[in-house]
Amino acid sequence: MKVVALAGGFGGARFARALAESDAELTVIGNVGDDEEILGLHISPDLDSILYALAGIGDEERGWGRADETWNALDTVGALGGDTWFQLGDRDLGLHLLRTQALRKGEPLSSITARFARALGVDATVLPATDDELRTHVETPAGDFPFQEWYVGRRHEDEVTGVRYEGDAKAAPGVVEALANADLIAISPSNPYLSIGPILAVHGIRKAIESRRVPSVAVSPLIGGRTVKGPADRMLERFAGGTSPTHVAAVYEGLIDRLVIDEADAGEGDHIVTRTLMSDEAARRTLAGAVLEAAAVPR
Ligand code: FO1
Repeated sequence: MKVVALAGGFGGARFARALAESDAELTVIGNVGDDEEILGLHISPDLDSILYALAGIGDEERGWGRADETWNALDTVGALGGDTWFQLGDRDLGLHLLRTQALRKGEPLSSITARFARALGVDATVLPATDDELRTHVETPAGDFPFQEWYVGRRHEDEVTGVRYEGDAKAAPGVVEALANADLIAISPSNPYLSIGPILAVHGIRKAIESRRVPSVAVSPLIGGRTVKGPADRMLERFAGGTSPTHVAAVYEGLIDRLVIDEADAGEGDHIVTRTLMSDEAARRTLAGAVLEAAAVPR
């Protein structure tokens, strides 16, 4: 079964891994709204978290960067008076150096990502939502911030009063085609506004999902009305009016046929109920199974 997953953030990478471990033929469309230039290097945190998770080399506890990381380069940056607010590990840096070099030579992000996936032994197809510049900006009472400045620099403590996606981005090669040829579309348990929103803001992607002929399912990022990590619960409260499955489903109106929710949120509504916390391989298998079941749900 051809499954196309929209993924961003911590939940997106774990979810991609869960689907990759199933027998689905997987394409992951990754968020690039979080991309940032740090120390002269182009960083694509969500694409990297997806690649690292699929290659089994990511730091599972931290949720970003490489396992067994060391920080010698960053220590040097700090010792020489440079900015260290955004932590780049030594192993991780190698990838950023190569990607930045390739981008400067004019290679599109999608092509670079495909090369890295192959080199890391990743079987799934990993596509950035766009090769164009698309950046998420967060509006808060303390001002407007580029995503990473708010998320990492200010520890995502400021209340989010608005989210903007800047850039006139068209879908990367293969993205709309993958959605058109999918047997199932799956939206990760990621922040709907910060991780999935930027993907849907890319020209052609929302329309491709709205006009689908196959089932589409989202996994709620909430467990017992709270997020595992990050501010999705606070943002759903503010922008959707609550944190129930009904509120989550409403955010994806027209884009999904079913919502997968955690047992802790079971109650009203025609949702698929399972354990959604991807704490280990067995848990990932359970969630992937529940998502693939949605393929049988009539549209
Ligand atoms: N997140 C942090 O909270 N602090 C960091 O210093 C940090 C560095 C970092 C480096 C590379 C990378 O791929 C991701 C990194 N992240 C860091 C995570 C990242 O900024 C966010 O988790 C995602 O953008 C959220 O989707």
